Amino acid sequence: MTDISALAILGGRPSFEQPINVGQLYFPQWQRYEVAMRGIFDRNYYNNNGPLLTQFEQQLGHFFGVKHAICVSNATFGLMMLVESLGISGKVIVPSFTFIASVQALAWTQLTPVFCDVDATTHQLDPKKVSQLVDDEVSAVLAVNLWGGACQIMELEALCEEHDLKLLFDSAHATGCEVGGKKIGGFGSAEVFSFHATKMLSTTEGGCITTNNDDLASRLRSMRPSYGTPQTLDDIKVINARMSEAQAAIGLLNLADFEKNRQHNEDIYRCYASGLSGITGIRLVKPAGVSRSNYQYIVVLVEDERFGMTRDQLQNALIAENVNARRYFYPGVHRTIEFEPFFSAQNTPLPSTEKLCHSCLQLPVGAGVTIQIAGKICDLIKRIQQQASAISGLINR
Ligand code: T4K
Repeated sequence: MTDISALAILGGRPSFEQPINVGQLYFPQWQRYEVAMRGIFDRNYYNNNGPLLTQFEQQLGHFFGVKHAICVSNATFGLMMLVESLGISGKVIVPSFTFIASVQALAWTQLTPVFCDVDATTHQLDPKKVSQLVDDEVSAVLAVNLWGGACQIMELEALCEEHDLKLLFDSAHATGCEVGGKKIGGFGSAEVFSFHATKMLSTTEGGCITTNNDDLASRLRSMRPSYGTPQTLDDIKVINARMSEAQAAIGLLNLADFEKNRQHNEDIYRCYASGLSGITGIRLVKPAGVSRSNYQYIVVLVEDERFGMTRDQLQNALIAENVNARRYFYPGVHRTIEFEPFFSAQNTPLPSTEKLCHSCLQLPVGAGVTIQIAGKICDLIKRIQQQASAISGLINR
């Protein structure tokens, strides 16, 4: 018979009947979306610079405080288009502690990634380590603003100016975050945001490129072919990376709800901060370098010896309870088959990245998580720690 008080990994019933995911999944009220969809059907115009996309791009420009916001079908395409349209060649310095898409975008455009380590505390690209990697073949830095925090943006801007390097930001996690009271979006040559379903601002799939550079914006618009583009430039590649009217409709409605959703994430973060504070060996990562965060991810560090089990053992125990904790970004981009040759050729150690890849765990946040659920997850982590030796014994058997 099932012992209902036992942890699921030890034979009990899962704490949650349905999976609780890490993602955001903030979606507009159905009735509001239905009205927007009716308008699209009435106009019989579904794609290609339609009225909703135009409105969404204008509102995004205002939201990010930039002259241009160019919507694309996802952030990966956005990054590919950006490096291509900036005419970047040779080597690009990029963190390995990022989602693989940041680096895949470089590989697709025949650029060579030069992996740089991150700061062990903030998890963001470390400008001092960047400067050690600059050589004649490096033409750009692709910095990643992680977790709802930010890199040391001003330091990176100064460094890139000194060495005449292009600076671009993968800000997939940073929608609505602020640095010194200024929205992330207008730094470097351009920034790229993700509007995937698991992001703070979602269009199901999607993303956008933000810039204050008129010429770059017009190149990007020509690259993503759409009606209304002033003229197609003949010296660039063209790719279909358009966002549809249905996606723009969701984006507009979610943008109107953004602050409410951001506040919900912040409340959940505070709940985790208090619930996890007494647990030895678990450290909640505070979003670094921002004056305002969107709390896109709840990141904890698991210190094996102090907690009593490994990060992976804790993840397995949580998954058994239907808490789908993730271990972004294990094993590290430099350890994936696709990119290992670049790393081996480079031969630069990445100690902080290696350590973080083995100790970071992401806990659920977003629309599917209430204060009550977050509190229950903290209690669950305490119970798992109390049963650490039984769980380790089970896994090692
Ligand atoms: N740069 C950085 C730093 C990034 O983190 C990312 C993407 C990119 C660039 C590229 O952005 P995009 O090209 O994707 O716009 C996810 C996402 O696919 C990806 O967008 C994200 N970052 C990355 C960190 O995570 P998965 O495979 O872990 O997530 P996924 O799709 O399995 O969703 C997580 C869970 O949420 C699922 O197990 C189930 C649930 N879920 C998900 C979706 C999409 C739902 O319940 N409903 C849904 O519709 O990759």
